[in-house]
Amino acid sequence: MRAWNAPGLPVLPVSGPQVVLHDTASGGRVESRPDGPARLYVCGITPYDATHIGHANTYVAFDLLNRAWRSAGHEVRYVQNVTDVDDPLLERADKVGVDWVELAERETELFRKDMEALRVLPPVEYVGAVESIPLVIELIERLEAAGSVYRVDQDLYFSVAADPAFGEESNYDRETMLRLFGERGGDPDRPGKKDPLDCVVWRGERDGEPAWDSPFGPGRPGWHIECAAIALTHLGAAFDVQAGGSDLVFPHHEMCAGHVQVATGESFARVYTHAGMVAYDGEKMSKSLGNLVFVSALRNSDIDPMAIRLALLRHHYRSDWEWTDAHLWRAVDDVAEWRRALALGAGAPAAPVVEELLAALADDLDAPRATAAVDAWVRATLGTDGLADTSDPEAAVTLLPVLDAALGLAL
Ligand code: 5CA
Ligand code: ZN
Repeated sequence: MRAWNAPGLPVLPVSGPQVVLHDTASGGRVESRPDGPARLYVCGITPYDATHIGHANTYVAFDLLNRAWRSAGHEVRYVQNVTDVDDPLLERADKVGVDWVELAERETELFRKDMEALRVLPPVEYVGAVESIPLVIELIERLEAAGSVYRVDQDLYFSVAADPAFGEESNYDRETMLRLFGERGGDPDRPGKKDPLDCVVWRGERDGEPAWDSPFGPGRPGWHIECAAIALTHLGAAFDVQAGGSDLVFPHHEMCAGHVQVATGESFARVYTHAGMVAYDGEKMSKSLGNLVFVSALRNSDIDPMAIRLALLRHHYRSDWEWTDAHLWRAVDDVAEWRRALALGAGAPAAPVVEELLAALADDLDAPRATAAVDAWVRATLGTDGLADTSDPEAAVTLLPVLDAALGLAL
């Protein structure tokens, strides 16, 4: 699949520190030490509706990782999927009477435009589930060879008991796993399964649903095997970072990890990192609840995408928070103020701001700390708290490319 167009990426005058990340699996901080290009997989959208602020928050968060790695001198190999065939997409297409392929293409295209507007660096491989069916079949065959799949009626299931490390990504107790599995697309109550937590890897053909031929009969991929196969093929096992929103901690990333562990004997990712959930009207913003703020709707009402991006950067990527209009309007004002200070050319000394900004981002992507450093520079430069400091004649020339390269803010 085609990714979106890359924004310009200025070369930094100095390099940033090595990146330290919070790892969901170990619960601690880990310095990521890529050998060769840093390998990143971020779970992509299920394209049945427009990109909302929650999605944007997740992709902007891991865009900071991509940028922080580059600041530290690493090449980055970034892969992302599109779940372009799955239950929620087929259900929505059915409900609104649109062909599911057309719906997926349309919403994926809108997502590309939103990512471009937000200056998110594109993945080098942007891969759909449908085009990956041969990869999925191959991985299921490896799981079969390892004796870890079994049939229930026309469907194939992965036996979680086959993975001795099962549970080590999320660290949830069994009760929590059972609850989340039921809430997030699993079928804990289906009769005939060996363990209620076993997940579908190949869903046999149903009336009215698309299906593809396979050695296991006609059908379509399960959700977790999709990301496992795409990441394994395009990044290899034990890649550097698996990322997504925290709603993917379980079952999605746990099952991906299980599939790859059993098929290859190697771990899936070295580090698992998760962005917090953005709420709206008191609940998690979600397509199924319909409490959504669309990036495209904001863009259509003339909101500067850089203000949307700054509103997101004001929250630490791991925190859960609630989107309000006030966040957006404050960011609109801040962008105007930052631009006013940068337009002066001379300003408060820029070098310490650059150092603090890169240090903050390398420290578990601390964007609130990074943006606070810019706020302080803007106040000093404009003289908001007293006399204006214009002692650095090159301040704006120094800062502008760093804001762009490290924060993705082109001002
Ligand atoms: N296609 C799967 C991943 S393989 C999927 O979860 N698609 S999605 O469209 O539902 O979500 C896309 C990404 O946005 C995921 O990483 C998900 O964790 C994240 N996400 C969804 N809702 C929110 C939210 N309210 N706040 C933050 N991130 C969210
Ligand atoms: Zn995924």
